[in-house]
Amino acid sequence: MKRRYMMKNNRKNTKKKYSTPPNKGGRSGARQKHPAANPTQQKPVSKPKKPKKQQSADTPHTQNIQWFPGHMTKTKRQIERDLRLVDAVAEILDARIPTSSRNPDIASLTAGKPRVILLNKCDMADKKATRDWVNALSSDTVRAIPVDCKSGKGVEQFVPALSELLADKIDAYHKKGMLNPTMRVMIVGIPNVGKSTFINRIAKKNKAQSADRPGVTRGNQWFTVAKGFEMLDTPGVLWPKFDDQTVGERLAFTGAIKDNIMDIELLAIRLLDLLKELKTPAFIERYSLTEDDLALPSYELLAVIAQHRGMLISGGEPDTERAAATVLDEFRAAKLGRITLEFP
Ligand SMILES: Nc1nc2c(ncn2[C@@H]2O[C@H](COP(=O)(O)OP(=O)(O)OP(=O)(O)O)[C@@H](O)[C@H]2O)c(=O)[nH]1
Ligand SMILES: [Mg+2]
Repeated sequence: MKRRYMMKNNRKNTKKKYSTPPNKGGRSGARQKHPAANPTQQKPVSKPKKPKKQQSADTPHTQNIQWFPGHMTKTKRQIERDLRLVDAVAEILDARIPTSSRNPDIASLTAGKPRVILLNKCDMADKKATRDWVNALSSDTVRAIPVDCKSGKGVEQFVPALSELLADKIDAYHKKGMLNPTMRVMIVGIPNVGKSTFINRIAKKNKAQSADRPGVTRGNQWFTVAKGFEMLDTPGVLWPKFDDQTVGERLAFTGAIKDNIMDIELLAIRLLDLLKELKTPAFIERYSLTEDDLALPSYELLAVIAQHRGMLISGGEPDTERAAATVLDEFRAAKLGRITLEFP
């Protein structure tokens, strides 16, 4: 269902860009090579235009990815407003991309609060890289914990870490005669990183709505997760402009950006650029790739993957749109290996 939805939208996006091969028409004709295969075919000779940056020889497959809808501005304001109500902040990062998944706006907005950093989805990240990240992110005032909210692994470390961080505050309450003060924690992070799933894990109940797509939680919402312990779920927030296009791409690879605002084929080609270098056994075996396949330009490799998986359109041509959606889905589900894309 999800894939069909993505495909429908992707076809719309893709058509705009590649539907005018010079000698063949549409999906029933021989498949047009990716524009980067022959940049001279992209524009009619009679109308020379300055080539777009994304089509230059150095960065032939990039697209400008940006997703900052109005509700994110609203969420930022709500986070700012509710900060005074909380004792600590739990910042959830994606263990596969701890740098790109750190929202600089939210990090600075919440800077004054005691903080626990959760490296979530560590079941899909490289184990050693996650250990290195935990060391790099931990400090006197910050506790970094690797967690897998899907299975619940590591989640039990959260409450002790928080209690340690808030020890002075809890002590002060005790001295005032409040033996069971309520501690309030705000959960922040990019879309789809697992904020609501984490709350459900701590609560040991499915209280917060969660699903495998960005933009599920709308509006701040309080949950009592245990006696004397409340958590504020917040909608995922990105920031208005990524410093560098690789940030947008990595967020898109891992599922933090709505698929239907992007060209999925271009995105999969960029992901294949990385996977070709990493050569994880799971990637090679899953798509039955040879050394020769791995040496191909990524837009051709995508066609090979489509063929190997029997994804063909009428006329027997490889269905690269479907293959692109598959590669992204399978990367996001860690079927291509436990892959960390950023290191401390
Ligand atoms: N493999 C794996 N999947 C996870 C983990 N944590 C969460 N997920 C999955 O990630 C998806 C998104 O989880 P949510 O909890 O809805 O994410 P969110 O951060 O609340 O998302 P928004 O509300 O859209 O900002 C769901 O399909 C979860 O099952 C994890 O540690 N490992
Ligand atoms: Mg949520």
